[in-house]
Amino acid sequence: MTDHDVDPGTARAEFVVVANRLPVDVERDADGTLITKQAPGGLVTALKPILRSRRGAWVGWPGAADIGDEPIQGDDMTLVPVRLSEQEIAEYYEGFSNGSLWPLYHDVIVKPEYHREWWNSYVEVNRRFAAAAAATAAHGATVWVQDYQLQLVPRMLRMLRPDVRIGFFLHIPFPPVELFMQMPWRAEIIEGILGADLVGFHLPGGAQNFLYLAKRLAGYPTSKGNVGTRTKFGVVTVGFRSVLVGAFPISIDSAVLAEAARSPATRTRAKQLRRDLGNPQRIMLGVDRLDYTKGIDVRLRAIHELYHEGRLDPEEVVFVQLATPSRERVESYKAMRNDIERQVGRINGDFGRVGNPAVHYIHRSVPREELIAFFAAADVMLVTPLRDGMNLVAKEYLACRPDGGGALVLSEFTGAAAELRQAYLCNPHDLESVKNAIYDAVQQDRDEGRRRIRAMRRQVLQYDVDLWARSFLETLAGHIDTLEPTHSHDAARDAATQPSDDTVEPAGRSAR
Ligand code: GDG
Repeated sequence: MTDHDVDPGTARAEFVVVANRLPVDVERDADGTLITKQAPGGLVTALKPILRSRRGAWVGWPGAADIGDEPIQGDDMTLVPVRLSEQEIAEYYEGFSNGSLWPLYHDVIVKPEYHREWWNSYVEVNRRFAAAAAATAAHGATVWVQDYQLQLVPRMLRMLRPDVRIGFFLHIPFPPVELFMQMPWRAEIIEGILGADLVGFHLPGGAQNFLYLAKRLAGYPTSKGNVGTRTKFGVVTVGFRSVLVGAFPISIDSAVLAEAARSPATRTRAKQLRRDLGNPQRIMLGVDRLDYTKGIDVRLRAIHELYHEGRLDPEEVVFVQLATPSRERVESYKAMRNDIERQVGRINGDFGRVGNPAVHYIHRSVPREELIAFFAAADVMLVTPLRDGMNLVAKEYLACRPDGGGALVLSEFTGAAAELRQAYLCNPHDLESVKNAIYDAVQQDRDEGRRRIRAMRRQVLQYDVDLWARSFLETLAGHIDTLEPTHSHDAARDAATQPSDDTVEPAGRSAR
């Protein structure tokens, strides 16, 4: 037996999540003992009940160099740390994942760099993740691989463990063919993902881009398929296997957030925040990882011009930007941070008063409860990415407005814009469009605002992250038994010629 073979008698985890990061931070304390610190995220919250009930395991990097190897038994799941060296963090994570794939998949807002040593490290680390998953999964287990850092894992894992059922979900946009073709290792990536039984994207557009490449680049036949009677999918025929391709728009833990936002502690803190900001008539808020995709610079430019033109009065309307530090060793992120901080300084230099800045900028991660209080206090939420797979912040803001107040300015280039049509939508590449959306949201009539927020809240509260996870996993479980391909149709050709065709509908609800 090789070390990846699993004796079915000593069954291990029946459900395995494989993600770049573990859902905890693992650190070494002073005497060298490993300690874990909970780092709660939407994904782990949604998957915890399934992990607990199905003897689950989570394979991921602990977040620091040279830590890991031995599984750690947690209350809800087994944590399987994957060890990365400093060099691998630089090449696989900061290099190929965040210097090549991230900008390429986000419309090349920043020029992607391609280096063979980064790619080699990406292959090596993906192999290590696949081996860890293979050694963790019980016979016939379900393995759910997450995101762009691990696109080679599905195929590698299938070679090691043909008995397991493999799902893959991409959390960021999947780019159009013209951009994807830049990638020197494009065929390897498509083949890597096609090792899965089910491939999920946030939007039908990403699924169609992928189907087109599976056919044109990798040469596999594609067709339409149904799972049960519910939803239409794209199907790629890879040898004797069928790979299902569909859209599963992610969501948030809506009920828990709504509950927290209703609490007296949150309401008191929200009032306090307003007082601390000098009791302005309107608070505008931005909450983002400090990332060039998020369009923080775009909203700052729009606000500067609105103040300058006198359409907004800095005495009455203030802006708070919470910017969580992110990927600080990557060059393009350093440059962007300098640029944003210069813009903040310029706006305050032009329009602030002593004790009353127009823009409040916090470059730190704030505790969850504090974030909820900011959402509850904000009259206008600014979400203006140049490109974003979904954007959970937009949905979180809505969940935190049980009072029906507030307004959402939302970029058309986010996945969330496909669902949240009552937002003040804008094109982040068109500064006038952003300025008008902000202006309209600030000026909105109270009843009109409530109507919009109510409609969007309904969407966010109904379709939460639990439903998202269940709809993906049920499709994955049902796929092999109930897939009915309709081979008469060429899904990839449809995708190329009819971008709005519903070949690939969002799962779990009607197509729009
Ligand atoms: C990727 C895709 C997709 C932010 N600042 C603080 C804080 N946050 C939390 C937010 C939200 C999360 O971080 C950010 O999620 P987003 O979806 O907005 O963006 P990405 O990090 O880029 O996520 C994205 C997502 O994956 C899921 O598929 O939607 O498109 O890019 O939950 O609340 N949390 C706390 N303090 C902060 O200061 N506690």
